Amino acid sequence: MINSLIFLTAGESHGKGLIGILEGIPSGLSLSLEDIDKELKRRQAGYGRGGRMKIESDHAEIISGVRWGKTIGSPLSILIENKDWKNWHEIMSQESRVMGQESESKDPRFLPVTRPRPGHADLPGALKYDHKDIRNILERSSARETAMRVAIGSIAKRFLSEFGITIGSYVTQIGNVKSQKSESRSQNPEFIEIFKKAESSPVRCPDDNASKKMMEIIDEAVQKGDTVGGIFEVFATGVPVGLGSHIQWDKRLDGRLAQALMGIQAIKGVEIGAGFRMAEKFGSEVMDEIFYQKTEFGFYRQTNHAGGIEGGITNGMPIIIRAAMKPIPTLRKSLRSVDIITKEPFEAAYERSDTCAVPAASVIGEAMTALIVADAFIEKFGGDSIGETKRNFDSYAEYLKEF
Ligand code: EPS
Repeated sequence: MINSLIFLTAGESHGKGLIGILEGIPSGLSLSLEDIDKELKRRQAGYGRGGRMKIESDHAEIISGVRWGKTIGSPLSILIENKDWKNWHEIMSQESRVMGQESESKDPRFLPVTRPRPGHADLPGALKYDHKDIRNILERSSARETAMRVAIGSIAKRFLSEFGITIGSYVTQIGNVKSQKSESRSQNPEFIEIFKKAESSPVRCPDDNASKKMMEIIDEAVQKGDTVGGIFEVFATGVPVGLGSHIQWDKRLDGRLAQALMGIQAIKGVEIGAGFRMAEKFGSEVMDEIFYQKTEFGFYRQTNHAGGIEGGITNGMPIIIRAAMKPIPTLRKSLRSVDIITKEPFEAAYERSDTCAVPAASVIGEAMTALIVADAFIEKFGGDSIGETKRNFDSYAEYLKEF
């Protein structure tokens, strides 16, 4: 499938910075740096982050594609600097070097990383790319890269907002602590209200009581040198009927969203709407029956088990996606592994890491959802300028009214 919106990121966790390119946003979309930086800040927040977040305060620099506050139709490119680079520029240097020089021997970071951490890309990546220094893998597999996805996703969000589409998220579970407000909803105002509540929670959970318990379980993990995962829910309201398609496996929007969410570091499960819970119910309990009343868009549902997508096509109900994140695999607590050079067993122990990044992952989930929905939106409505996209969209809305 050829995407209407194309994006790429580049950059290592302790390299000079991150670079992103986004192509396919129509011209004439007003865009400010604040739109992007606001989202970057949301990603960096969240109870349970480690020391690195005290160093970084992410800021996007637009390199191309915007002039006088508006997109001009050319590829957008963005740069986010890694503030930590100043402490790493020699270790991450592009110059060729000889290992074991006098000045370097004092800093163990110059030594090759030969001890793969279970749960990371370390071992399969080193074997695949023929690296005897795992740093060459972990620098890119790190979730640092998601800062750029959030920056690019914020532009997709900004685009979608022109058409009344809102994307948000909240955390529904951390460790074994579940939010009591995690059941799927069907009405737009409910989502927005819950989202607002989540925004003021340190763990992005709309349930105050659960928020407190989630922070306690994170504290417990910190004390034990352990980590915790969790579940977050992303929603998109105001999505028109007809995005995605049933005609080919890779055009189905649920599949595209699942890939985008699964592609976030540490995500191990994705479900759309009632998802896995549907499997245990009778068909009559989980189908969203169809009703009609003479309004703008006459067909409506009273439930939304489908999570806004039927047959791979949006049905006009809010899109609901849930993703499960495994506990971060870098632990202070030892895990057994084997040195790739000596083949000797050792117990992996690392100091600096996040204890829980589920709140951050939920913001990244919003960005990925925005990029996929914007891609499907541009695929359906086209337009080289926002004006043209709007004309196409309005004419479709007229057609739906008369259907
Ligand atoms: C990460 C490890 C930590 C996190 C990092 C992701 O970084 P460091 O190894 O430098 O302490 O803070 O996340 C970010 C830097 C970020 O911006 O989210 C990892 O190994 O994935």
